[in-house]
Amino acid sequence: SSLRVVYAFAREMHPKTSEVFIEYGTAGFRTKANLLEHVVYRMGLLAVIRSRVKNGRTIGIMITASHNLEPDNGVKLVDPDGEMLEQSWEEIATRLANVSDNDLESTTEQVIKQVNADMSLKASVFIGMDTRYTSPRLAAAAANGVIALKGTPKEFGIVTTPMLHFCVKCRNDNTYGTPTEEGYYEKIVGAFKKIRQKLTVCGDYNTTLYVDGANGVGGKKLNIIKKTLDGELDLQLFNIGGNGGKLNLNCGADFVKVSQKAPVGIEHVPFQRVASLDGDGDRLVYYYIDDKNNMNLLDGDRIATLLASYIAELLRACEASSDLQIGLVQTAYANGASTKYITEDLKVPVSCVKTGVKHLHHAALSYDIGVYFEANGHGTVVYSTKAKEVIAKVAQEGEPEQRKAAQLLQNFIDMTNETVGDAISDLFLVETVLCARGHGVKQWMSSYADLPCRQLKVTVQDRNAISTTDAERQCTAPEGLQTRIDELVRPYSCGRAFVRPSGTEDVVRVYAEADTQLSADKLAAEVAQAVY
Ligand code: NG1
Ligand code: ZN
Repeated sequence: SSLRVVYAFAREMHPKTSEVFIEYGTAGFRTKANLLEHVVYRMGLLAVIRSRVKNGRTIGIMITASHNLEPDNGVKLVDPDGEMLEQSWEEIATRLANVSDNDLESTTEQVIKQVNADMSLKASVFIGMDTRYTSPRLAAAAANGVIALKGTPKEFGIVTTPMLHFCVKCRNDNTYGTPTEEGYYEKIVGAFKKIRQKLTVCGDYNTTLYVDGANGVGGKKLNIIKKTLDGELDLQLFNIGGNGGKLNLNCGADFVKVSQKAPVGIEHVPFQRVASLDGDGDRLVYYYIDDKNNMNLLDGDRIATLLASYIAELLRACEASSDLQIGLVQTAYANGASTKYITEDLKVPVSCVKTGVKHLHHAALSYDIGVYFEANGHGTVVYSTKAKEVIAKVAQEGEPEQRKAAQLLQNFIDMTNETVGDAISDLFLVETVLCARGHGVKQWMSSYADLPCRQLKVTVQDRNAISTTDAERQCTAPEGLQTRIDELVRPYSCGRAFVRPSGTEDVVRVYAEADTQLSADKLAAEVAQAVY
């Protein structure tokens, strides 16, 4: 059959060169770039099968390793509504990635049967990539996979991960926007400009924003956006590639959050807001250096509370807060002080779920308006159809003051990339709230005080020997470990600690918080010792 030819071609062009088992994890497949070509080709095949199972709706393939260093790369699939690949397909992806070249044909046939794909249907696949030098070759391998099964690939070139999610969503639902990079700017940046016309710059808010682009794709795209801004925001971009800056090396959101240090490559001015993106533009944290040269981090929890409190405020102004339930979703990594603030001061319900955006996104959908963020800065807001309808009605029929609030909220919704956490969209959301309130970093920071915390990684023989429960806050295996952690935590004031196996690296992660940095560091070290 013609498929015979296809598999012969695959062996020839994208042979499997490694025997190392690879698994579709929290962020798809991620490893050294030179081990990925056959994996990406096979994901091209799988995307076509998935598109056919979804009646020809478009599927996305993103080539990126996010905040990892340059030698790594990765691939993940995007489902038709712009969300992460359905979990039950992760095992299928893993199976297809690991079979030998000789078994690829029979395994693909098996998968087609298993998922009951009608291979006579059309299939459409959008492919995007980050700025890594290994990405173009991998994107081409993905396209070859798509073509092999007679699907239609569309290559977007270098885009942020959230841009690709957005485009997939728009292609399958044209009410959401236009499925191009320009369509993305039109909707997200367009809404920001509209909202800025309605606000006056006041108080301590300053339109200058410094940006750490992690030498990745996010900074590059902000450089395009910068030219279309008209005084609404004065972006000073650093680490956008060039000047020998290396991707994610001592810069970017992950570096800033985990090391709690300012990135290299930026000139610092006391109290100047700096937004730090990660390598593929889906994470955002803020920070500033104060007059004592201390680093002050405004992380994902801080962004979540800022957005949730502003949305709640607008809902009250619309008099829609009794109809619409707003909720916040966090993980165990959320700073305990943020959870306390959300519950006691904002009085917004909060749920805690397992690490991984798919879990947060899913939980957020159970609210009329769900705000979800990982402490590392990955998150967004999702609005139910009911919420959008209620707000639209007020925007049309409400009293003048209510109408104004509802229209602001509509712009706010348009500015949000609801498909997935998006550093660029989140940056515009944050800037909007700060501007609306006339707040600078000091006021933003004053809402609550973070508990000092520390994250560590421990390399162990078998990280999967550790099992957890209660949204990863408690260990169930190995036996005795949880009891030991409880003992270690007990003497610390405001102490909390947990361990879990990473889903993206071969390590166990340790998290600890306590009333002082010294205590948090000490507790983390003690727990790490107990794991080891
Ligand atoms: P792992 O390696 O499973 O901890 C990390 C992040 C997640 C998520 C994924 C995907 C932390 C502690 N973990 O997962 O939040 O972003 O990467 O990128 O930040
Ligand atoms: Zn990322």
